[in-house]
Amino acid sequence: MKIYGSFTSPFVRHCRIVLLETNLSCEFVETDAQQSAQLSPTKKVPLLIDGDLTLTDSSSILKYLREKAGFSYLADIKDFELFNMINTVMDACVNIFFLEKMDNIGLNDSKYLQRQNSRVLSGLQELNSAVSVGKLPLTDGEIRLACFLDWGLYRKRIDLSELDNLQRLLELAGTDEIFKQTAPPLNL
Ligand SMILES: N[C@@H](CCC(=O)N[C@@H](CS)C(=O)NCC(=O)O)C(=O)O
Repeated sequence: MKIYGSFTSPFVRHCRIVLLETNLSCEFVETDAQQSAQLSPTKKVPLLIDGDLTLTDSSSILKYLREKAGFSYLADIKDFELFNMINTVMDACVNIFFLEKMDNIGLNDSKYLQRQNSRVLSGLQELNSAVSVGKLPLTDGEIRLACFLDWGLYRKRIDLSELDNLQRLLELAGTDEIFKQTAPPLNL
């Protein structure tokens, strides 16, 4: 089994966390944007290949890994909703990031980007209200959220100063060895 990805992507990080949690044997192949454009029809990472099976989305990869290791995956509807809402917000945030990085297009240049940005802001507010910080181990919805928040801070895309519950969730995730171990590298 091989997984293609980067050490900075929050989608890939979730998969790396589950691989470490489940102890499944899988080769990690570091992949840049040029390589992912050739490897995957979606031109994104992560990508998982296991024999004849190719999975092009972190959601299907996570389901495959959890179930392969004998666990259920997002069985609780509230956790599933949390996971999906985070995906929407994270996609918008990553979209804003790439347009700025690759094309130098900012919020002032595009009405649609402004809509994406307001989606991020209202999404973060809602996530702050929806999440109730419990204890380890984190659910897949919570792991997703912690990966997104850590990436957002790393790339300076989000501000959590008024979002206490999200700060608490990230603090709790920071006490988890595997979460710490998979943090994005500081020098990129
Ligand atoms: N829905 C996908 C999203 C993955 C994604 O957006 N990956 C980013 C890296 S964080 C990517 O490869 N972007 C390349 C691009 O947009 O060209 C998943 O869950 O795997």
